[in-house]
Amino acid sequence: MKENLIQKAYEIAKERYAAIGVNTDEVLKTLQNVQISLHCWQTDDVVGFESGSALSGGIQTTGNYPGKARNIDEVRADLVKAMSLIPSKHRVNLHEIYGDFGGKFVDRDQCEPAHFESWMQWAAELGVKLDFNSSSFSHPKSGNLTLSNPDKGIRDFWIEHTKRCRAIAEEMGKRQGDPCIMNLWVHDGSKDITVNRMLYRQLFEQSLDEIFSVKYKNMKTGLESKVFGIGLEYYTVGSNEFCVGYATKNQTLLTIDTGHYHPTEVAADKVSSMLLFVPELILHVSRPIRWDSDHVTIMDDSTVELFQELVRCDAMNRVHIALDYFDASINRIGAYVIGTRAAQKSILRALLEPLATLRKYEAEDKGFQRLALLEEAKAMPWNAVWDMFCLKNNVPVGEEFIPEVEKYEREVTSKR
Ligand code: RNT
Ligand code: ZN
Repeated sequence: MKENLIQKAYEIAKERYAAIGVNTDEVLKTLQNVQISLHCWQTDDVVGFESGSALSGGIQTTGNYPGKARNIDEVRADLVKAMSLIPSKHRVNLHEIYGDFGGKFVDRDQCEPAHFESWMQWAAELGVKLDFNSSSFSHPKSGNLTLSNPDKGIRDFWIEHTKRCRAIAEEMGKRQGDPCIMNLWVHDGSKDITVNRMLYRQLFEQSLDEIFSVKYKNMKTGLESKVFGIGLEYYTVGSNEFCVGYATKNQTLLTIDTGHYHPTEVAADKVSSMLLFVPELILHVSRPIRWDSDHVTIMDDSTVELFQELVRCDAMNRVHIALDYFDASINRIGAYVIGTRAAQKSILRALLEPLATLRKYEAEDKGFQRLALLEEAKAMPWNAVWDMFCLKNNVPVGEEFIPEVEKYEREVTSKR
């Protein structure tokens, strides 16, 4: 796209936004510093490098688009390619099963920082920060219950795993001079009518207490709730109430996965309540479709609203933004680029909101004016600001990333 066209459009947009009290130059600066944690598991359909066993734990990928990453080098190469098509600097989010195990089988209760040494070096060289996740799924001891399993042996196995994961995250955080954000999600639940709900939740709480008894300075842990898993439709041990309760009581972080609520629930509405009671939030920006909570993120109303809410709460510095989707049916690098750029566009639109005027209208009980401005703001030339952002960051503007992804497919992924 012609540079001078983008510049011209930006100048006009800048004036139009100035007229409603929004400084687009400032917004561009703010957006530049918003880091999104890219989930490594989109490269290979959540397989990892442990044993390549089938995905279990209530999550599923569908589709078998060719070219998925088969080893650590390919995962890294794909992430680097995706990041080259996304404006500004981001983070990389690893699951424990993506450790550099050197071809050996390392069980989940044996993982240690050494298995992530090459990741830490890779990240340092690229200048990106790492985040982390314990992995409860796809393992012979996963079953339906892990940290809430009545069998003490199994429970202890997963407690050990999760403790070790926190130690790994601590090391990452220390090395990168910035807290590593660890998400803790377990799939524990059951398919059908469950009569000991209380028991499993009590056990889960006890396990978490033990896990959190170790205090760290360079990592933060967030608890992720879920409404149901595939094959675990009746009961989820880590329900929303459980996680909000635990996080509030113990002052851990709380994760909002936008795919993890009932369809009529509004994730954005949860932000202000949660932020009153927990220190910080993690987001798993995703897109629920029917039974699947993990479609590729797009700039839909609910995603825009989520970020609007964070901006309106003045809470962008209390949130760690990550993506969480896995689509095996389309080009996987393309899926990263679409989802990350969609999250960024949503954040941009939130930052461009004429908030001062909207707040003034609301305070004066001017309902018509508030609604009118909200509607008009949707059609403001935010896309000219977005194009400028891409231009400044030297990444493809608009749909120009499509041929770039196609080229990488031709030259790299189609040969796998
Ligand atoms: C599953 C959770 C969880 C996982 C990843 C792989 O429903 O959203 O975050 O998607 O940990
Ligand atoms: Zn998630």
